[in-house]
Amino acid sequence: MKIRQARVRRETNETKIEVDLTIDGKGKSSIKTGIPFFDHMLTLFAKHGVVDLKLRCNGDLDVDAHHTVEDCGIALGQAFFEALGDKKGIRRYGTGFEPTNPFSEDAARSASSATTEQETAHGDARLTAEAYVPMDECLARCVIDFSGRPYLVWRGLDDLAHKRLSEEEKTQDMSSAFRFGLAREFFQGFANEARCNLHLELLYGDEPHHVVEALFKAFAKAVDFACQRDSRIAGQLPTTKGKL
Ligand SMILES: [Mn+2]
Repeated sequence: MKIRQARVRRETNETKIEVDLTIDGKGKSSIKTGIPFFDHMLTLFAKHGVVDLKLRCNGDLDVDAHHTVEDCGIALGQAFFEALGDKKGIRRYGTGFEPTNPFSEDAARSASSATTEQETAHGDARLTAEAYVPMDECLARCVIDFSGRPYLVWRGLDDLAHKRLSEEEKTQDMSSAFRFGLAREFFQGFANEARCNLHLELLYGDEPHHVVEALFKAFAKAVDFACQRDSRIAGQLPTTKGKL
């Protein structure tokens, strides 16, 4: 089997980025973005996504972390798009198949009331592939589909955006910044360039470092499963459309 790899070099007036990605890797990484918290997130992404990742970013951190984080998402998305190639034989969707999402309002409603035929049909159509990852008091979910169509759904963090910061959180500048939107910029950049459908949701939890870490780990697990090859469909495209 050919090892799936990509090398991306991306340079703008704001950032200069080098990415070396091996999808069929072992979780090894060497990350230097100039933002230690972001290095921590990308290191654990490689570990839990079981990819080898070398990433260097020299960005305009004198402005703020925005360009660096967003552009790393863009470059990593480009690397996945390139390394996945024709996508033949891959699982395409992330992690396990849960017939109904246990946290959805639909599931709660059908559990507490008599199920009509229409609701059953709707429920059956909700086959999703998802990774749930806990981090102490937090639970995050990521659902991904390397569908060729970019789309990001970002849920569960709006309440936190309006929350009063505690003293403890004020001293956690970088993880708070990620929680309030920087992480979203990264995932939007990734979804756009990897051309995947990416759903990320914080189900509960509020400690900033835990929130972001749970999101990145769920993302890693979903990406790992979606990129794996399924020997039963070797050489076949996982779509009835003829193209992904
Ligand atoms: Mn941590």
